[in-house]
Amino acid sequence: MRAIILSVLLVSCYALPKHERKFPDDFLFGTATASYQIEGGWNADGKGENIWDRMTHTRPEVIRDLSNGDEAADSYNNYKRDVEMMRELGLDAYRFSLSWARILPNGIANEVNKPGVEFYNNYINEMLKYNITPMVTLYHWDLPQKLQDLGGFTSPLFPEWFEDYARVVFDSFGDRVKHWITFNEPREICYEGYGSTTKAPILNATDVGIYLCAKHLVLGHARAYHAYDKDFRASQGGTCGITISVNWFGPLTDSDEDHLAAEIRRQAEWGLYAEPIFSEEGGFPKELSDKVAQNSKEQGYPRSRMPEFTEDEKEFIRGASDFFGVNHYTAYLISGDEQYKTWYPKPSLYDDADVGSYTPPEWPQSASVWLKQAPNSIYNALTHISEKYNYPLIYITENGWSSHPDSGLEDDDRITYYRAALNNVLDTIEAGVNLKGYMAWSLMDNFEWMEGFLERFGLYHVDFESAEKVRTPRKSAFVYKEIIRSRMIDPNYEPPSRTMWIDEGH
Ligand code: GBH
Repeated sequence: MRAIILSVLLVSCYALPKHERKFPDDFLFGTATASYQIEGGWNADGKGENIWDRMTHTRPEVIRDLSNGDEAADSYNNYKRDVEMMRELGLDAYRFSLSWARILPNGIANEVNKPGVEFYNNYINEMLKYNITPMVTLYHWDLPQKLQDLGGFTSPLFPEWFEDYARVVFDSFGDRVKHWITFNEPREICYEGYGSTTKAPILNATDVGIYLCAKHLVLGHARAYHAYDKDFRASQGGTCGITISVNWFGPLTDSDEDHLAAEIRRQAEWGLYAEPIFSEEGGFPKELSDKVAQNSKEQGYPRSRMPEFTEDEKEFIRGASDFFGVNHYTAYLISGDEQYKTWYPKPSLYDDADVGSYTPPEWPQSASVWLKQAPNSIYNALTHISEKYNYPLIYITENGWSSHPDSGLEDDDRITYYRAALNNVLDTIEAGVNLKGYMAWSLMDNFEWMEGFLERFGLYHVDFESAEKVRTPRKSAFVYKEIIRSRMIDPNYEPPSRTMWIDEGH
């Protein structure tokens, strides 16, 4: 029956010219941001120090332009303007994150910082006034420094610290917030923060850092999920999920070797976090854990560098998510052939995976080295996880394009990227994927982590030199606004002239 309905839908949709296909009425269009990247107010009103404060203040040279997020876009003081921008765009939803140390200065739930809670209350209430649905991430990379000093994500105590924090958050905001995301991008937290040097706390424990972090992160997620399920869901009626970065990793050629290489790479990128939560069997992905166990043995480790879950833990984690949040930006073609492999530290995740990758030179390049516009990558990634994990509810919680700081307001490359991505979203929905929302990264320019202010992802330009951190819509903001308004992608739509954008924008 389902197959028949699907094929009828497919036929009728494909019969429409591409730009007349419509997004469903209940599809949530939004934008996304993260606390450390926009808020500023790094030590305002009792906020505690976090790992990005500590790293940028003590090791400023790790940030490409030597900047930091002390002020960022100063959303701590500009939150009303932020919500005004959401209204200008006509957003259904807004995804943002909470600064753990702004709420719990030491990370531990013994002392709640009232002004921190009040800031988020104001932000949320301002959105709700205009019918904008808040989608709230509990953790987008800014761990309280005190918890880092105690081991951070490598500590077996991490899951309970996170549950305690989550309970404070659900209790404070859950009467109004119905979409919770525990973690943003486990891979970036664990690989970039613990297994290499591309994010705070730049631990570079290449052998075990990522695997220890992965275990405690997933357990922490499950504890927060069950806390919500048991003690908050009945009275608050919301949902709780996790956001994982799912770029597409497909085989370079149709050979069995490349298909296997692509599968291993997917396990290394996102299977480590998705498999324990969304698969039937639970636990870490099979092929990758076998490889790590084998390598560990050969390297003289007394046990696998990848820890195991107990059967009880597996059971506790399996199915502990109401939706699958996907951050998606690009794709890579994966090969088992030696000529595509590069050097990685030994031992490390990528040495364990031992596969090569390639991106065609004709894919358009953004201002970020890692971000190219790849064809059909949303469709490939989302149909893949849908089939693998039995059609979970999915939100795209980030997708976007970077430009150079001096590239101005006429961002035609970003418009091209968004139109292609959103057409691909329609293809994906038509293929039967249970996709219910799309958050553009980002509402505005912000502190782009190690790249400082040198890469801009905003629909709104931010003048970081100005005291007020003045926000001005780019051309892409008007295109996105029209897509949201019409629920269609008109490839010929031209926004009004730039003078009008500014008039309309203020
Ligand atoms: C997202 O990460 C983040 O959630 C968001 O905070 C961020 O602003 C946005 O994307 C744009 O970057 O070139 O070796 O230094 C996307 C995942 C993590 C992929 C950083 C590229 C840099 C690798 N990205 N990573 S490297």
